[in-house]
Amino acid sequence: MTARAQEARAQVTGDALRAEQVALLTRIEERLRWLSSWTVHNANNLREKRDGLKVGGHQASCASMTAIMTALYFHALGPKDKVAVKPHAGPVLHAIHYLLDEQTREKLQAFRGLGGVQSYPSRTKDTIPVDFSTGSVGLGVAVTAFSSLVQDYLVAHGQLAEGDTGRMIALMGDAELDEGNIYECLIEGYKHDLRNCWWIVDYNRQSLDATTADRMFRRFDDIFETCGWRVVTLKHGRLQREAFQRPGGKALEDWIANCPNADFAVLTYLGGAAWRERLERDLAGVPGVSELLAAHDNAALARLMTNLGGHCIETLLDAFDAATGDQPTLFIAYTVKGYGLPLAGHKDNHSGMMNTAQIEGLRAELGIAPGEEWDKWAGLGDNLAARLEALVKDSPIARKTAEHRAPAVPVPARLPVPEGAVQSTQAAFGRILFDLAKSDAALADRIVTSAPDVTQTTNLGAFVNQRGLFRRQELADVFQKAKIPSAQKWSAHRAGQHIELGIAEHNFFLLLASLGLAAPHFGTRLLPVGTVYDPFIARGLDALNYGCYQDARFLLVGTPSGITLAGEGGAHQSINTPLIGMGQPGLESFDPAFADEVALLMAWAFGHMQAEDGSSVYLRLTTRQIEQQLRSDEAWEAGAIAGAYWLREPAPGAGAAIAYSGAVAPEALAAWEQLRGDIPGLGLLAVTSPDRLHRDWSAARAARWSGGVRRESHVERLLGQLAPGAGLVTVLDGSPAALSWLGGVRGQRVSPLGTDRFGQTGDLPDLYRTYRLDAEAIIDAMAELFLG
Ligand SMILES: Cc1ncc(C[n+]2csc(CCOP(=O)(O)OP(=O)(O)O)c2C)c(N)n1
Ligand SMILES: [Mg+2]
Repeated sequence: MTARAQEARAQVTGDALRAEQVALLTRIEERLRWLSSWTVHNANNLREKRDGLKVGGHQASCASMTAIMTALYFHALGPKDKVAVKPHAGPVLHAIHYLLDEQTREKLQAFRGLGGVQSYPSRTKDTIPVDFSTGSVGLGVAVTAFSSLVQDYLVAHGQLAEGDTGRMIALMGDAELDEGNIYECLIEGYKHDLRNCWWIVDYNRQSLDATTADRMFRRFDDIFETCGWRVVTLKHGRLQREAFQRPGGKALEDWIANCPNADFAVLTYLGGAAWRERLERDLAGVPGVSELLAAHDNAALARLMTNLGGHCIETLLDAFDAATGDQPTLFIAYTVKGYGLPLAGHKDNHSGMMNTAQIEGLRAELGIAPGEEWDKWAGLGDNLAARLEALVKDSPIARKTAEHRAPAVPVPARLPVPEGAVQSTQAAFGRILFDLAKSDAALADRIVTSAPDVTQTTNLGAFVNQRGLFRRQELADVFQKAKIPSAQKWSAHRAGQHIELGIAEHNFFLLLASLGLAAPHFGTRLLPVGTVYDPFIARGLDALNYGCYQDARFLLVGTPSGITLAGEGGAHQSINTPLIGMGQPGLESFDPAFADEVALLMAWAFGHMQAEDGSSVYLRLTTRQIEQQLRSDEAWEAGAIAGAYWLREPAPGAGAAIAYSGAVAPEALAAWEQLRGDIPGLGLLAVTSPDRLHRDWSAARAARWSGGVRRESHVERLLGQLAPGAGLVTVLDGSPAALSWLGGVRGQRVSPLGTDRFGQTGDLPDLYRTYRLDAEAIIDAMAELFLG
C-alpha cells in the first residue's frame, strides 16, 4: 500500500472510531440529561414533603450543559485537570459520578435534603470529588485562574513537576460573564501570564430573569482576546454546518446569525411548526430554502435549528482536541437552555420544572421503563450498556487520583516577640514575618504573602525584600539597578514568595482561597498570609466567604483598622469588621493589642491553618504604638488563644470589670487605674477574640442541650469569677455589639462602648473623646452602671 493509501485508510478508520465514540457519548449525554432531570423531579415531586417549601433544582440549566459535560468528562478531561462546575449544573456532576459508581442512588434521592447531594457542588459537604465549590456565580470561574497561578508557583518552586500539571477549567453560565469579578480576574491573569486555564461558557443567552442582550455578540471575543486569551466559538453543530452547504443554506446561516436571542428562544420553545412558519415567511423566495425546509419534517427541523455547537458532541470533541498548548482559552459554546426538554427556550425556565406528564414523556422518549428510572443504562440492551460501561471506566476521569493529604509543615512552638517597649500590632506582625524570612525554618519557605497593592503600608515590605516577588520570568528591580535609594528592594524571580496583586481586593481573596487549597489540590501545603486595609475586607467579602466555605486555609491580616487610623478619616476606618470576624464561619478572628499576643497568635495560626479541624485565621491590627506589658509568666497565653484573659485579675466575687479588645488597651488600663481605688477588686479583661469566646460559649450551651459533654465555656469561667450582679464596661474600636453580649453570659449588667457611626479625621485624643472610647468614657459608663 502506498503511503497515501495508508493515510487514507487511517483517516477512514479514524473517522469510524470517532463516529462510534460520538454515538456512544450521545447516549451518555442522554443519560446525564435524564438522571439530572429525574434527580430534581424526585426531590420535588416524589419524596415526602414536610415543610411546604419548594425543594428546587434547575432542570433547564442542567440540560443546557449535558453535552458539554459529556464531551469534557468522558473525553477531554485529564486526571490532573480540575473543574469548577456551574452551580446549577450540580446534578449533572453527580450524575457523572453516579455513572462512575462514585455516587450512590441514596444520595441522589436525597438531593437537597439533609446529608444528600448538595444543591450546588460543595467540596466539604458532597462525597464525590469536587475540585471547587460553586454557588455564588462568577467566583467559581475566577478561582480557576488563581489556581492556575498557584500551580505555576508550585512548579517554579520545585514542588510540582511540570508533567503533573493540569488545566484549571470553569464550566460557566453566560450570565456569569456579567459579574465584574470576571474582568478583574482577566486583568490580573494577563499580568501574571496566565496559562493552563479553560473557561467553557454555556452560552444559552438566558439568565435567571431574561434572555441576554444581542449587543454582546462578539464583544466577549474582543475582551478576552485583548487579555491574551484564545477564543473558540462553537456556534453551530454538524447538522447545521451540513445544511448550510446545501442550496438555501447560506441564507439560513445568515438568518440564524441575525436572529435576536429572544426570538430564537421563543421559536425553540414553540418547536418545528413555528420554525417552519417563521422561516418560510422571512426567507420567502430565497432559492433553495423551500426545498431545504421540505426535506425536514417538523421534528427534524426543530432538531436542525437547535443543533448548536454546545449540543453537538462531535463539534465539542473536535474543539477540545484542537485546543492544544497552554494558552488560556475561552470556549463560547452556543446552547439552548433546557435543550431536549419541553422547557427548552422558555424565558421562565430557570427554575421551571417538568410536570409529571412531561417527565413521563421524556422517560418514554429515552426508552426507560417505569420503575427503572435510577438504572444507569435502562432500556439500552446489554450490548450497548456494556460498551457504555467500558467507555465510562476507561475515561481519564476514572483514573483521577484522590485528593492529596499533604504532610504538615512544622511550626516552631514560639515565634520570637519583637523587641521594643512601645510597638504597634501591625509593626510587630511585619517584624515577625521578617524574622521568619531571615530564618531557615521550613515554615518560612512555605509562607506565601500577597496584598492588593498595600504591601508596603501593611508592613509586608521587609518580608518581600528578603524573599522576593514571585514571577515566572525574572524581573530586575529597575530602581535598585539605577541605584535610586528605596526601602523596597523587590526583584522578581521564580523563587519569590510574594505574589503581587493589583488593587482589586476581590482578586486578593480568590488568590488566598486558591493558595489555601494548595494542599488538597496539589499536595503541597502553602501557608498564605494576605494583608488588606481592614475596611476593604468588605470589598471582597463574598470571595472571603467563598474561600472559607471551601475550607481553604490562610492567614488574613486586616490592617490598619478602626478610627485608630485617625488621619485617614471615615472612608478608611473600619467599624463592622469585628462583627464580620464573629459572623464568618471557617475564620477565627482576633483583635490583639500587644506584640507578644501577635507573636503567640501567629504561631497558633500557622498550626491551626494546618489542623484537620482547623480553619483560616483573621488578625485585625493597627498602627497605634502602645506601651507593652511586662509579663511575669506565660499563664495568659492559653487564655489569649481561647479569646480572653485577665490582664488584671479581679478579686473573687468582684463587683465590676472592664473588658476591652485591641487598640484601646491603654484607655482601658488608664480607666482601670483610676477606678480600682473606688471599686475593690476591679478586673480588666483583655478580649483577644470576641469571635472565639462567643463560638465556644455557643458550643458549650449547644452541647448541654444536645446531650453532649457538659462543660463550662471559657467566658463563663472568666466572668464567673465576678459577682453574679457585677457590672461590665466593654470597649473596642469597632461595633460595640462585638462585646455587649458578654452581659448575657451570666446575666451581668453591661455598658457597651464602641464605634457605631462613621469615623472622621482627627487626632486620637479628639477621636477617642468624640466617639467615647477614652478613659473618661469608660469611667462614665462604669459610674452609670453603679449609680444608674
Ligand atoms: C452572585 C450571585 N447572584 C445571583 C445568583 C442567583 N442566580 C443563580 S443562577 C442565576 C442566573 C444564571 O444564569 P446563567 O449563568 O446564564 O446560567 P444558566 O442557568 O442560564 O445556564 C442567578 C441570577 C447567584 N447564584 N449568585
Ligand atoms: Mg444562561
